[in-house]
Amino acid sequence: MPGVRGPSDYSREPPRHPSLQINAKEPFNAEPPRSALVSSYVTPVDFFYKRNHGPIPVVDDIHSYSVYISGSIENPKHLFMKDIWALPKYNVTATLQCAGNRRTAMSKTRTVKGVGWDVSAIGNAVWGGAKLADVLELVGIPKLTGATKSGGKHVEFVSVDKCKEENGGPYKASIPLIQATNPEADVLLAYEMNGKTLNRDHGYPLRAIVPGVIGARSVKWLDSINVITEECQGFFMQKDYKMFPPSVNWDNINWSTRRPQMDFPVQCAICSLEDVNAVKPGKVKITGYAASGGGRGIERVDVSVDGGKTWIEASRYQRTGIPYIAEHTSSEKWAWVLFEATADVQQSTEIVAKAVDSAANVQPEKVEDIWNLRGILNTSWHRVQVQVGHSNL
Ligand SMILES: Nc1nc2c(c(=O)[nH]1)N[C@H]1C(S)=C(S)[C@@H](COP(=O)(O)O)O[C@H]1N2
Ligand SMILES: [Mo]
Repeated sequence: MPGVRGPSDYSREPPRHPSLQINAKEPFNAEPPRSALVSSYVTPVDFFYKRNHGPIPVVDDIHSYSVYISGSIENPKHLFMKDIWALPKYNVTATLQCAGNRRTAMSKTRTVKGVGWDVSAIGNAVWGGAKLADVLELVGIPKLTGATKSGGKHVEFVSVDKCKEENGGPYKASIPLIQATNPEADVLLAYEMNGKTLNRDHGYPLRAIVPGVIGARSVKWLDSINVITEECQGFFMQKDYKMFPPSVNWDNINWSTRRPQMDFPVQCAICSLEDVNAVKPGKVKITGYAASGGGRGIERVDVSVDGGKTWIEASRYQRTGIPYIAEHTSSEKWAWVLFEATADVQQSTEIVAKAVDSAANVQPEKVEDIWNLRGILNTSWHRVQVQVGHSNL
């Protein structure tokens, strides 16, 4: 039996930290203040953004809870938590970023559809759990399998929660089988976040973590896993989270012309300053995060205090005391990089940051050029207007 699942309504939402900025109440969508992101390399659970499409489900009998693994495989199985706990446990530090991060700024160019987010629909956590590659071995799929004998090529995660976009059905998404069975891709079925049992907001008791890929594929509250021949046909794979050109609008959109977004592109944002800040003339410290998808490192972060005319290079770090070197064994490839620069600011100006990843991908200068009707992947140069005068910091 798949365990006890609670009511699908908003009557039993968990408590949340009061400093979160709530972008939508039902379903609950909230992000921390910018400053919380740069206070630590590993984002505390309370300050980790919460992105939901339905009520937070209640799974209250952990012993009877199971995930049913079936589809194009030889040995379908119910996996109980004890089966998952028995597998080798991995701790993977990975940044999760919603494709809608920085959507509010994109909607200022032209209206977009979707929950508004400032720059904090992103967080970095240590996820503890079993590798999906090990889990799939339990149902007879060897490591590094691209297709099963019966033609399975994708792994679909189906959740417990119910969303209106799926007409009351569960949230779901898929990833390619080759990624799911590759131990190096570090795809997890996670039951811990930052060393503690996963909480309800983040997917208790079990969620997928797909490092380097937009958050939408890291399905929370797993109910079942299907090995399927075509990618998942769910709403969030086929009718959402796709990147369209600026010419596509709601009258001419043809969803089938684009692939579901998977890896996220290079991104960065300044977190030590808000647009409303007034700073004293003199040295200003500029800190923020930079991240890229697909396990690509951050090669450089450039900062400008004159609106992008001249640039200085910021220093980068992950864990304190260990200098960050992109692609080096000492760096955590799925995790963000924090950056810091100090510059002399004498008059009101625009402070800008842009990052370069290890494949030399750069962020686009203008949000207008990447505008898309769903407002996803706003990775344009991050700009903050500061007033120089009396400090309110
Ligand atoms: N079951 C389920 N999984 C889900 C979602 C959801 O609404 N339901 N939202 C997805 C999206 S869009 C994102 S960005 C991440 C957010 O994870 P978090 O709330 O733990 O930060 O979860 C993903 N997994
Ligand atoms: Mo998301």
